[in-house]
Amino acid sequence: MNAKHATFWKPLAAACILVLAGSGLAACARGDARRETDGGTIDDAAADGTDPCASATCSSLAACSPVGESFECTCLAGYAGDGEVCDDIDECTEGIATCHPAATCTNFEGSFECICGLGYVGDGEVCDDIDECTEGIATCHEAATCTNTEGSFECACDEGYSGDGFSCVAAPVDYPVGGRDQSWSMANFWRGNIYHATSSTRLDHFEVHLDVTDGCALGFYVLSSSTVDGAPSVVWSATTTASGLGYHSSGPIDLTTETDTYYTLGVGWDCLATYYSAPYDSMVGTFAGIGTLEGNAFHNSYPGYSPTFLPSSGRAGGAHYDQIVSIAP
Ligand SMILES: [Ca+2]
Ligand SMILES: [Ca+2]
Repeated sequence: MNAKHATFWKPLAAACILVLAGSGLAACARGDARRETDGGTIDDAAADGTDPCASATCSSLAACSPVGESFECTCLAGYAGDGEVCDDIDECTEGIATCHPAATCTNFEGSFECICGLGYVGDGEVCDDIDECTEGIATCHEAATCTNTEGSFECACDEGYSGDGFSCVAAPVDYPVGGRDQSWSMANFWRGNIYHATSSTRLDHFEVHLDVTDGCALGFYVLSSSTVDGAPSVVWSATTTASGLGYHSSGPIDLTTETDTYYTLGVGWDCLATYYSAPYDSMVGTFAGIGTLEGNAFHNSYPGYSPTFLPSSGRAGGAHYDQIVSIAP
C-alpha cells in the first residue's frame, strides 16, 4: 500500500463513518469500492480485492473498520456480540437503562424507552410528581380534602361526613328515643315505635336496646303506612345474630323517607330477651329524627311480623321502646 492510497483512504473512511451513523455499514463499504474504482487514478485497494471491509463478514448490526489488511467488526450501539453476530442488549434487565425509578422501562431492538408512571410527568429519565390537588385532576368528593402524595393523592372526607374521600355522605346523627324506666323479659316478641315523617330524610340505621343473653336472631323491620293505624308494608328488613346487653344495630338501611308517611321501626327476637320502654306521655310529640313519635306497635310472637298498632284513641296510654334512630341529612 503506497502513500497515495493511504492519503485517499483516510477521507473516505471519515465519510464512511458519517454515513454509517445513519444507515448501515454494508452500503458504505460498497460505496468506497465504487468511488475508488470510478476514480481510476489510484491503486484501488477495493478493486484490487484488498479493501478488507469489502469482503468483511460483519453483522449488518456492526460497523467494519479496516485494520491493516484485515478488518474489525464492532457491534452498533445497543447491540452486543463479536461483530459477526450482534444481539440486542436488554437495557432494562441489564441495569443499563437510565430510567427514573418512577418510570417503566421498555426494551426495544437496539434501544429502550422510559415512560414516567401514573402520577408523574417527565421524559422518563426525569419524572416529577404531579400535584393532582392543585392541577384540579384529583377526583375527591366535594366534601373531602385533597392531599398530594408522591405519585398519587389522597382524599379524606371533611368533618361531619363519612366515606372513603371519593364518596362522602353526611355522617348520621343519632336521635335517642330513650326510656328504660320499665323492662320486661319476654321470649319471641316483636316491638316497634311509630314515627310520623314531617320531612324527607335519610334513615341511616336504627338501634334497639335489648339484653340478649345468648346468640339470638334479631329481625329488624321498617314498615310504612299512610295512616298511623293503617295496614303497614315492609320497606326494609334484615336479620342479624346478637349477643350481650345494650344496643344492637339494624345495620345500614339507607332509606329516604317520604313526608307525611308513618314509619314503624321494630325488631323481633327469637330468644328470651329483656326490652325497655318508657311511658308514652314522656315522649309525645318529640322530634325523633324521622319525625314525631306517634306510638308503639307490637306483635306477640316472632319470627314474623304483623304488628298491631295501638288505635288512635288508645295511644295516650302506650309506651315507646328504647331506640336510637340515626338520620343522615
Ligand atoms: Ca434494547
Ligand atoms: Ca401526586
